[in-house]
Amino acid sequence: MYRDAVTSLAILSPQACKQATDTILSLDQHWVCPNNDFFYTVGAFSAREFFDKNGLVSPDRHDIYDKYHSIRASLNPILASNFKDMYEGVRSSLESALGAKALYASEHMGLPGFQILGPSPQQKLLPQAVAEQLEKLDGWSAFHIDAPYMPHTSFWQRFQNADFNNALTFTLSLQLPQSGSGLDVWKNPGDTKAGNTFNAMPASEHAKLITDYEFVPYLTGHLTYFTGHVVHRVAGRHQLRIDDRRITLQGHGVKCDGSWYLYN
Ligand SMILES: O=C(O)CCC(=O)C(=O)O
Ligand SMILES: [Fe+2]
Repeated sequence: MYRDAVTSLAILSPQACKQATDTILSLDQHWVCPNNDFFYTVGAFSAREFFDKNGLVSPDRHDIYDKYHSIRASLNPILASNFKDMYEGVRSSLESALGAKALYASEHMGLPGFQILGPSPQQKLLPQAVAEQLEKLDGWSAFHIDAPYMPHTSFWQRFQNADFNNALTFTLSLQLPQSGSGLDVWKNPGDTKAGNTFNAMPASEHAKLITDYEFVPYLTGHLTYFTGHVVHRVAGRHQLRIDDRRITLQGHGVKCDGSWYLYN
């Protein structure tokens, strides 16, 4: 039943997925991997820039705001020009599925960006030891709720209404490990405050609490989305070959005055 919160839409053909993955591999000068752990991102990521182990960084951390906006300004045009059809496919599919106008707020925030687990083109292969270590893990991320809208108050302030408690999270699978991949999902703890309280709990507490999560398999070419602060994590437990890659497009949205503003 937790998995009922998640919807999956087939939006890209195998050829379109192949074209997008070839393009992202050719843009490897823009891949970043702050922890040297084979988890790369491409684009401006609010969830990565504005949050640390204590939650949202202080709004007076101008260095952090400047960094995000400088990545946005340099990467948005590159992403927009290289993945024009893909972004339009995502936007129009969400618009139909959600029944309200959807648009990218790319003048103000990052476009949905790529998350890549696997070797860079230069690295070619994942070290066998890394693949074996990942296979043993239950999750390839921690359980969390998404609240990447939090640092962008100055953007949301231009609207009368911004529905943060029903905010959108979406993931488009472009390439997956041969043995598959997906998302583990659990309850929605409630509003932003309840979600942040959940995120602040130590992993040991999460483990005690979450005994009945459900797995949602991903399929390449499918856009998976949910609204609200649904607890989730990147599922582990899958076999990883040293030449596997998990390449996804990650984005978010907030419905403001009747339209969905998409960003990352
Ligand atoms: O890659 C996924 O399946 C989900 C990633 C995620 O939860 C996130 O980026 O917040
Ligand atoms: Fe997430």
